[in-house]
Amino acid sequence: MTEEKAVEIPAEQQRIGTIDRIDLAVVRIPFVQPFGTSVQTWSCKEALLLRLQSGSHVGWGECVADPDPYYLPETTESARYIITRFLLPLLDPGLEMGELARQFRRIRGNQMAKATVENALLQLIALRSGEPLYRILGGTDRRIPSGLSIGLQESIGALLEEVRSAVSRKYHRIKMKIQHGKDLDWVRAVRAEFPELPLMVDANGDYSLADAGHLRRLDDFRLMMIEQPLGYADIYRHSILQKQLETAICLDESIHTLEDAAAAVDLGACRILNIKQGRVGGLLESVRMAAFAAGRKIGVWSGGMDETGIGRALNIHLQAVPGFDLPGDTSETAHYFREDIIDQPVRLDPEGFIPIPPGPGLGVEVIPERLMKYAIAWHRIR
Ligand code: OSB
Ligand code: MG
Repeated sequence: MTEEKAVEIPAEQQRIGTIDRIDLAVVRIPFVQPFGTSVQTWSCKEALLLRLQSGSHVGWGECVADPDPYYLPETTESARYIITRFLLPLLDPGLEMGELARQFRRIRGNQMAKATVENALLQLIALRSGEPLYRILGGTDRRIPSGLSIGLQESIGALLEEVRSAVSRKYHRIKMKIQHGKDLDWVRAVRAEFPELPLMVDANGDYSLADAGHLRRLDDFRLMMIEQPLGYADIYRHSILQKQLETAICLDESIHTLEDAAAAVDLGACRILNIKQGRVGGLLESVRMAAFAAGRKIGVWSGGMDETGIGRALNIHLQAVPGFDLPGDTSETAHYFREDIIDQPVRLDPEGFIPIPPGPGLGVEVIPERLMKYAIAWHRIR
């Protein structure tokens, strides 16, 4: 296994430092429209938020787990348990981030819970040194290309309306969800109207190897990639399927660690990786995974979990890091929410790019009244 170079945070800034106050909240914010995948349709965003205060600095984590285990096994409640019972007790002020990561490895899996804690700590480190978060990750100031993930629609007509609207807003690529019965004809209709649109599909594991012949017919549509066609934990069968497709496979649900990514790449199970910082245990593992992928000529982009403004900002900072060359699933806030808990909401510039929120740390401010309005639970832990 390749040992990728760790993110280089200057030694004197590596320490976690004293955490004076710790809060956990759960927010529930309605979606503008329900978001459907082959597995589940969600009508609101429920997210566990972690607030770490150190002196005058505040770092936020947003756990990407849903209240249900329909995307991956972790849930809001399982993450809350792991965070409070196993992760927060490890936060010793003298500990350096690298040592914390080693201690986190002893706690198996639970990557979404780990990411929540690590991401909040990284903001504190950034804030103490007065740097934007992306600089701590080794990123450079650049405009981030945008991408939209269009959920399953009722009809092909409704899908075409969604695509037209996204194209008019200058999104750099469009992903459409597919499932059995909503695939070939639906992609064909989009291609007929938009022959040159950078387009991809995401099946969230709806197919099996027996569908290989069916999936091969997608090769006609010059898709950028097909995301997670087979089972969520099935790297091996993706390696068989990839040999039968011209279209690149991109893995999402199957990849939780750098070891998973290396296994998938060595087996030829994918040519592209969707890196969701929450799914792989945080920003630091994401940066390592992107470096590994670059060395193996594997395309990389940042996925999304329809996050609130906190998680959205985290994903944006990550994409300032070298290697995130393909447009990710980072869309405008307004596509999902009428109102968010942070300022400023994500907006595309006239060329469809996303500016990195300015200033030290995350660069977005949580609005206390909004947090109160959407919070369904709040626990002060320290
Ligand atoms: O498969 O990428 C996915 C949302 C929730 C769960 C799984 C997925 C998604 C998305 C939305 O596709 C991406 C986004 O806009 O944040
Ligand atoms: Mg996906």
